[in-house]
Amino acid sequence: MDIEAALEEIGSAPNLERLQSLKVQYLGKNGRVTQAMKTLGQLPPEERKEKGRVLNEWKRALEEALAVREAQLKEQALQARLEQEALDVSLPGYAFPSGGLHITSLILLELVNIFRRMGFSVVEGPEVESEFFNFDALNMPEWHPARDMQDTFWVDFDRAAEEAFTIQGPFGEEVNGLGGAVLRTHTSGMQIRYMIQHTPPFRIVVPGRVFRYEQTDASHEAMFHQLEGLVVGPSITMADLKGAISELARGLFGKEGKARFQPTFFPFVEPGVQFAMWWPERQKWLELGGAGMVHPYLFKAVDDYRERQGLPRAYQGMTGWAFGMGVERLALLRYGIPDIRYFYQNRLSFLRQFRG
Ligand code: FA5
Repeated sequence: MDIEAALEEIGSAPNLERLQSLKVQYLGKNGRVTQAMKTLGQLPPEERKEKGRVLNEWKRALEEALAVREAQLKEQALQARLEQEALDVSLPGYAFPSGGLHITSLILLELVNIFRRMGFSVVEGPEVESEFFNFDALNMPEWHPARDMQDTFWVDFDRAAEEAFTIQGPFGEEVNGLGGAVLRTHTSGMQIRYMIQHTPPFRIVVPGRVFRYEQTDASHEAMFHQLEGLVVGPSITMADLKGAISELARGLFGKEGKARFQPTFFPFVEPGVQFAMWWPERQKWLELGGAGMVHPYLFKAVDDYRERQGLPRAYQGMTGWAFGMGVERLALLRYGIPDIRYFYQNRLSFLRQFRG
């Protein structure tokens, strides 16, 4: 056996598999060195000693060469893997875009939280509304000029009906018979829905999206949001309304915040007011919405509806107040945004400024 050639072969084994087969070839159970050692006993004693020494030396040399080569090959494999999996931790990472709340949602949350602190519950209503809840029950019959104040998107009811579309009343009952369908022009319809379903006393606010067939400009959108408030009980007065709106002003604008009320007309309140809030930072009044004492007509319409549903009348002798305010208008004034149309153009450079 040529030991030099064997050592050379081991020293240049290209990979671990080949190295393993060389190990078997020389030192395995049937390997050449092992076999040669087995034949030692047949030799004459003086030859045996010398041959034994040589074979042992070979074995040791082979084992050492195998170990060295194995270490080399493993080191090479490790280096190759490290290179392949190299990770430069100093490279800038990928920033995942994170979402945020829209400015309208932020303001609505702020408003709603102020009212929650005053013990109000939050309820929501349908955006496609029956003419009855949006207008008639609010003391705005078809001929009433006040309807022109809120230009309306009408839903093609016949077609909607063909597609099995129904508007449901407060108890899930179908109310298709109660006039046409509209995209609600204000959140005030929820006053009626809520009163029909509940007995006083209660305090609610209703955040929601409303729609008007409007020529848009810097302060008018065709889709915007309102926050409605309604409080009904046995002895609710205009002073409570002033107190709550003033508290809202302080919640929004701090200790110096205050509210101002001026008489105006809405068919569903009597007396009616419009209210503005004092903005201490800019030293000016911001017109925000309408309010007033719930018109007795509404209580009657609600009780009539309840009676038709087999429920007891619940609103005789009650009083209440309501308000409705524009959410985008508040944001416009508070942040000095020049145009309401920015809100829903989805331009990120605008929206990101208000991310909550
Ligand atoms: C109403 O909608 C009444 N329902 C408010 C109300 C409720 C009065 C309860 C009394 C009792 P008005 O049409 O004025 O009222 O709208 C209320 C507010 O919505 C306005 O003050 C304004 O802030 C906002 N608003 C009205 N039209 C638009 C529009 N096109 N774009 C943006 N905001 C609007």
